[in-house]
Amino acid sequence: MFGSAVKRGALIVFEGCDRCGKTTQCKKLVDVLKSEGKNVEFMRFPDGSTHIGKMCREYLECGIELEDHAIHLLFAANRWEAAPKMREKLMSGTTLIVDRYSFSGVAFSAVKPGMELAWCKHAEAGLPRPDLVLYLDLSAEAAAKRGSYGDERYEKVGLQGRVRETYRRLFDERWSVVDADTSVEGLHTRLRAVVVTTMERSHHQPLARLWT
Ligand code: FDM
Repeated sequence: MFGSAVKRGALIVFEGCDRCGKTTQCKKLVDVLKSEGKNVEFMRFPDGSTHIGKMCREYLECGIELEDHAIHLLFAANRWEAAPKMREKLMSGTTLIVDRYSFSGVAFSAVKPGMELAWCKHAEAGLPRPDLVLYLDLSAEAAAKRGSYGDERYEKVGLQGRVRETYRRLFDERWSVVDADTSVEGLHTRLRAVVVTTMERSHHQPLARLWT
């Protein structure tokens, strides 16, 4: 039928250091938007449902050791293996709300000695480009008040501070930096407004490729 072209979904990514409330906010947003009848799905990286994703999780839990470049490529590969399905969903009208993406990949790898930022970005170049990156900003002190870190590989105060600095080198016009040092409800209201605007704006825009 004429004029019935499918409106594409938006690719919306949440980023930030540990304890910033990303996962809580992603899930809440998906629940609320779904209850309003919107076509949205939650995703997270690493996606532990694949062989590659399982290796990433095992590495994070310190179950295996891997050379820094090798694990970087595995995290990226975990996104490349998901990319065709993501494209398909976006083009058929599903909005994807994603907990961590290439920016985590780069920020956490590039703080390691001998790991070049440009090299780290290269492995991600060409993946679907997010329409919006919501960066939940929280100082190390405010994060510390939310409880101590667990046993995962990167859950260390000094490292999280360096990761925060590296994230800043990735900001561009599609990023929105939001102060996360506030209540769950207050933050949700702010995020929801930006997300709904982005969903409307993205309907008829082509899906771009990251860092190309
Ligand atoms: N992480 C996550 C990476 O090092 N590279 C990546 O590409 C991604 C997606 O995995 F420490 C790290 C970042 C974080 C950990 O933690 C995942 P959560 O709390 O499960 O999101």
